[in-house]
Amino acid sequence: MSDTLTPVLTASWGDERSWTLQAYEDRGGYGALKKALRQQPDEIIEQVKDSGLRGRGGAGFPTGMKWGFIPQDNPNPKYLVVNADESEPGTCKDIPLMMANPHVLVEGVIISSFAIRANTAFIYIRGEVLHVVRRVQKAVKEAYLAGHLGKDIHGSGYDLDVVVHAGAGAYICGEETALLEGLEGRRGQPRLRPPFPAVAGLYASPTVINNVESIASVPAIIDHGADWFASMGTEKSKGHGIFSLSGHVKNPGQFEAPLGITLRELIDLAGGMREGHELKFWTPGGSSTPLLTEEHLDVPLDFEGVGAAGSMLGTRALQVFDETTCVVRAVLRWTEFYKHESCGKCTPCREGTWWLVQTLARLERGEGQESDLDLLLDQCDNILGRSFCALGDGATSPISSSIKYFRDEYLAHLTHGGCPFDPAASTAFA
Ligand code: L3W
Ligand code: SF4
Repeated sequence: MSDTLTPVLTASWGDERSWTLQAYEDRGGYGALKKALRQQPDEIIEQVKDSGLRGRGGAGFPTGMKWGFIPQDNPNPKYLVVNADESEPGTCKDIPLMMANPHVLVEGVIISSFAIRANTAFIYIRGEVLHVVRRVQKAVKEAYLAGHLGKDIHGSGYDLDVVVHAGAGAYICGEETALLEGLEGRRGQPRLRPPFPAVAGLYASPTVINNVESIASVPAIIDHGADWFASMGTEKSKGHGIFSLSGHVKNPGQFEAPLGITLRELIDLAGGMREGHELKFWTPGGSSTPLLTEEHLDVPLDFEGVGAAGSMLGTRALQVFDETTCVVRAVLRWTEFYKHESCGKCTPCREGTWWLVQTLARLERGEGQESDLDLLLDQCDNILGRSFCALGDGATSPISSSIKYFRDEYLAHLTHGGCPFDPAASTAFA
């Protein structure tokens, strides 16, 4: 394995029955919990702040700072909610993590709940992945039987119950307030923020919502110290994370590396592009983040570097496409996804994504006209910044960025009277 990689969360993935309590404890698992329970909750929050850990679900908000927002003078119960509703196209890190190493998540949940003084935590997993729900449920059960969960955990006087909740399969429930609506038994649609969940979240009580990978990163920070974590990564994007590579690379998969690694290095780790082909475009953080091209191969994959290149680090879902892929077709497929997943609450997104699909489909069939490109950009302008949540904004990212870099390819569909690409040559959207 290359020394560019920093396997921590992924270190045990190749172990036999890595998901069992026995395998986890054999590697020192739940040691961080015992260490944490000997400290004060605020000391844990300080360590997470000092580590520089930023949310791994897409936005990169500082985790320790979010925990610090929980008003401890509020008499209501405090809750921890894990966002395990991974559905961003291309993102495939939380599900493999929960399958291979569910106990690191459970240990992270206990330490994080202790830090924010929550006695109930929820793990919200998308409903379609029943095998993942079962695996996490099994890990929670094992943790109860071993005394890591329940009453008076390891004689500390601290009590915690964990509920594993299966969602009903809506992308919008990855948005934190829609997730809370779903958890409370209502239709999953975003709530107005502020108030942020840290102040009024689940059942109107102070609630921390963090991504799976953020919470799973906590045990190692407690084990090895904040300085260890902060020594990796870049100045403002500390630590390491799981980069998921999919598409036209030889060996797609998950690569755990310091933030700031480049796509060029990651493609090398993945064995290169598929034989005889070259990179055409890629997403840094799923399809909600603007596309980048071959000229961005050396952009540091941290929050600042990708931002300076005109995109977003997002979930580090690196979808890699070679020259056989029709960008118009790829963008149309993503836009159909957003249209389907729009929750319908606000007009710019509900109506706008429908119009985006109509216009893009016409262009893809070669039946549009050049002015349709300006029409598409105008439709994007009427969605971006006018939608109620990030789904609407995200739907515009692949469209505006693809027109920026591949305008000629859109026009080629018009002169060709349809898609100029051989559909058999590409496997990306077969
Ligand atoms: C208290 C304040 N809390 C912000 C909290 C807020 C949230 C976090 C980040 O979107 C992005 C989106 C997707 N007091 C606060 C505060 N907070 N100010 O900080 O908030 P925000 O609004 O910056 O982002 P978000 O709503 O969490 C996430 C992008 O990620 N994305 C999507 C990924 C999709 C999945 C999935 O599949 N489930 O992860 C990919 O790029 O577009 O921009 O907790 O409460 N003053
Ligand atoms: Fe719903 Fe889309 Fe509006 Fe978000 S932007 S609230 S998903 S309609």
